[in-house]
Amino acid sequence: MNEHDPRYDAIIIGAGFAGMYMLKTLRDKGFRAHVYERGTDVGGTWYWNRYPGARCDIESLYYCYSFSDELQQEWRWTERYPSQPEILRYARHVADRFDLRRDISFDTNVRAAAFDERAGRWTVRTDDAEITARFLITAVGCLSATQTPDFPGIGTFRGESYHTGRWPHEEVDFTGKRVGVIGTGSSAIQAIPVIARQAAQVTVFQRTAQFSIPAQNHPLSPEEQRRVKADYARLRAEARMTQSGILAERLQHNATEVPAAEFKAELDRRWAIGGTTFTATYPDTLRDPAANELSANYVRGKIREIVDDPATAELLCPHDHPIGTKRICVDTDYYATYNRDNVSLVDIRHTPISAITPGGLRVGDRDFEFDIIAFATGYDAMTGPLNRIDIRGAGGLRLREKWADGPRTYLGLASSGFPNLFTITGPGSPSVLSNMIVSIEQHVEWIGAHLEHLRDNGFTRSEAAADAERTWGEHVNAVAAETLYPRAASWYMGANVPGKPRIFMPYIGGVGTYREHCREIAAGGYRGFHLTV
Ligand code: N01
Repeated sequence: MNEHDPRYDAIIIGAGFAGMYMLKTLRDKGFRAHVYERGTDVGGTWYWNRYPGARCDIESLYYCYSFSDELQQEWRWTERYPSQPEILRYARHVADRFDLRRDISFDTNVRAAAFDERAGRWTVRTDDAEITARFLITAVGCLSATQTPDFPGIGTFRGESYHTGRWPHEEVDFTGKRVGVIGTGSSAIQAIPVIARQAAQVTVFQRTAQFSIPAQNHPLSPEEQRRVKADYARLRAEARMTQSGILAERLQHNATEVPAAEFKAELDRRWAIGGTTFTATYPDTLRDPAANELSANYVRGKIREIVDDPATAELLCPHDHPIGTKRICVDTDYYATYNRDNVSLVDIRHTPISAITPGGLRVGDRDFEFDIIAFATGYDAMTGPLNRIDIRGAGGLRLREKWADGPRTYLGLASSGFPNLFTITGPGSPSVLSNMIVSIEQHVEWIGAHLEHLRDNGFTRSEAAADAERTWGEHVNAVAAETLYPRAASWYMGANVPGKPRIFMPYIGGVGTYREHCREIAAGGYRGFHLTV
């Protein structure tokens, strides 16, 4: 393709929920946009994460777009929490309904992107083509760069092995199989109970015990759907202004101020409701170590109640991080699964996995034999998906070099030195701390309006100013420091990837506060951006 291909105003990388809505938004505004997607279909996270038990832990009725009232009224969810196949069906429906596929190239990996200062355009290189556009918008997700530890002998295993984030499209049959699961994060906690029901034997390798809250999933009744749909506009508007984009009953008083019996009664009630909002019950849970310990202790008590074998229960009790500071997990029967005869837990905190072997894996001097190994070992989160593309800005500046000591962005939307590049749910935005769909819609609409502003005012170039970026970065760090989050060795902190700088990457100031800040910046003529003709 010609280097000055005039066909596109914008190139979007990724056809998940962010990329699809970005395409629709730009198209509606009269821009010529095109999406490159490495999968063979839309869906992003929900295209790749096909592991058994994969399910979203944001409620269905809110884990969907709000931009079209017809769409949100007509689509029928079947359960409180949507399963992966149902979310993928929804994504495909959206692609068909808005005729998005004609502007998406599937099976296409974006390898590199470079800003051509003279032309004021981005040149994007895929496996077999070069395309240019004035604007480049990344919709690559925050948890899409899978992370498989570099265990010695990793390629030698003779059985089947899969990462949860790259699960095969065909069903994996565990019947009669010996299965090893490495990791105990959200993915593993969902997959283990389902695999255990089918496999002959499941061995779980746990480095860090995790706090998990029951999903209390159930089929959605027609009344429940009707009630929410009748009030959608108000509920959505309210959710957009909350801390996390999720409606939750939040108490105004602190956990440390209530009598023990009242605290327990409240958490019993929240446990019965289930879901991620458990830690949002009291305002001090994620700020005050004493308050946090009350909730952590409550969950440890539940683990001891559920798990029959005391030694296994103790091993499953987290002690090394405040509850909620590693992403809280939501499960169906996770802890109870350890009461099954065919499930065992191996502690690898002090004696790590030393090798993958042809027959299985080795921990210290113990060899384990498996037919299947499931790597539930997570992601190079937030920066990984961007850094794995060779992105070069003005003067050849490489994004991954600029971010060598941690990501630097203005609002998580743009980075100085990278004109006309916009990052949907980038580091420095609420993203992973929120209902992603709420954050995606806000970013997409903000970027759409920004591009319209540039076009209407004759600007061809928008670049975050270095000082605005610095001030924003300081603010992101300052609000994180007021919480307990930086105390955990979490993927939010980059701690799960060897050598990755430890910095709290998302913005924890709140979805509502952030939205208002972005709105004010736009209303003030895009303060902090250099706009040039
Ligand atoms: O990944 P994780 P995930 N040796 O990073 C372990 C979202 N999500 O795919 O904690 C041994 O949480 C690692 O141990 P440690 C959600 O935001 C949502 O489960 O680093 N073990 C950990 O136990 C979630 O947080 C949903 O000590 C190693 C596990 O592997 C995010 O995705 C469902 C290891 C990785 O856990 C990621 O979740 C699923 C090593 N070398 C995912 N390296 C829902 O909506 C890593 N581990 C419900």
